[in-house]
Amino acid sequence: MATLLVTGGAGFIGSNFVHHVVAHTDHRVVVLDKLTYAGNRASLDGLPADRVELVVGDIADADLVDALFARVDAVVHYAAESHNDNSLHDPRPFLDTNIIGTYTLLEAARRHDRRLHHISTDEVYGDLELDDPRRFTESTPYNPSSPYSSTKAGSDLLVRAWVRSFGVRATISNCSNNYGPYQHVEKFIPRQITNVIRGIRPKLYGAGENVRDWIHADDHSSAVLTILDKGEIGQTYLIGADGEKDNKEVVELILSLFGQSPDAYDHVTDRPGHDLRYAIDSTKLRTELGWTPAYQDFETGLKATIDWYRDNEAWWAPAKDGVEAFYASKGQ
Ligand code: NAD
Ligand code: TDX
Repeated sequence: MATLLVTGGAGFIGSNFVHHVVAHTDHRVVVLDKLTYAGNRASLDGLPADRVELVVGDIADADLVDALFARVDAVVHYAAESHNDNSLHDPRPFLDTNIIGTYTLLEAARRHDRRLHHISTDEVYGDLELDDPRRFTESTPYNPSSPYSSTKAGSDLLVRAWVRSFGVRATISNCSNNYGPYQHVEKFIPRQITNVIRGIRPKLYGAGENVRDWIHADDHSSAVLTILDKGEIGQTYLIGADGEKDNKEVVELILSLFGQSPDAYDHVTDRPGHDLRYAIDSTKLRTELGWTPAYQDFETGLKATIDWYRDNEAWWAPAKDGVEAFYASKGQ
């Protein structure tokens, strides 16, 4: 039994991880989350109070971080500004949280000699052509495109430097696109599901040919626990579930699962600098650490996700109108 500090544990993937830890281990969890627009206390509802504690605060607050590191055994760092579209509109919070926030945690890990796992993204590798036979591996050169992905790339490099220069006991994982419950309605899949529930037509950027490599958030959580348990200090592990789909296919599948015509969507203004394709080769994680994803079939995971949004309108409804107004102002 250990106590884990989970930064960003009230966000999408962080809260899925906290639920996973409570269900599959006997660890205690302290969540440190600033509750930005993307954080939601309700994502932790129903979890036992003797296992999960929420501390509302900023990962860039060195005094607070210091006090929390003193009372935990290990740290899993999810907190970030995470949305590419927002980073094109206002990059500053991405630098504050993704760079300065990660630096603050690394300095605390160094002072307190705590094990740290840093959560990152496949977007640090840039994008691939649609017909490129290669997928990203741990040795693919960094080539980020957006303010979001460049700050995530910067945070990864800080972690590597703190391991090498100061002996911080850290690992890194770079995961592909997640879907599942508790994802903010600004993101692609929940936006389209909640559009259909509200009677709004789904919105596809550009031609919809861009490919994302989908993994269920619960599989991301099991991979992170595996790395915490068996990962080698200083190593990077890519997490993916062989789930490549283009955006058009995903929108058509969502519409079909709602019993609607698969072409009942609109093409809208494309994202500037829109990455074409991400694809992960997770052989290292699978062969060296023995991890396999539980959701092998995207349609099954997507159906369960649609059911969750149907059953939890009170969770997402407060953010929906504001998000749609923001997108409408950009022709999206
Ligand atoms: P999210 O935006 O849903 O959640 C981020 C959480 O961090 C929120 O709860 C927010 O309140 C909190 N936060 C933001 N700034 C903070 C600060 N300064 N101090 C404390 N808390 C703060 O993001 P997500 O999609 O759950 O992503 C979580 C992590 O996983 C990020 O590091 C992201 O880069 C990475 N990632 C995401 C995906 C994906 O598909 N969403 C894929 C790969 C990696
Ligand atoms: O309304 C939309 N229509 C649309 O076609 C939205 C919101 C998105 N898209 C497209 C853009 C992307 O090609 O769908 C794809 C997925 O978009 P997002 O959900 O914004 O995700 P993406 O930009 O791929 O980044 C996500 O995966 C990697 C996460 O937001 C990042 O945090 C993570 O690092």
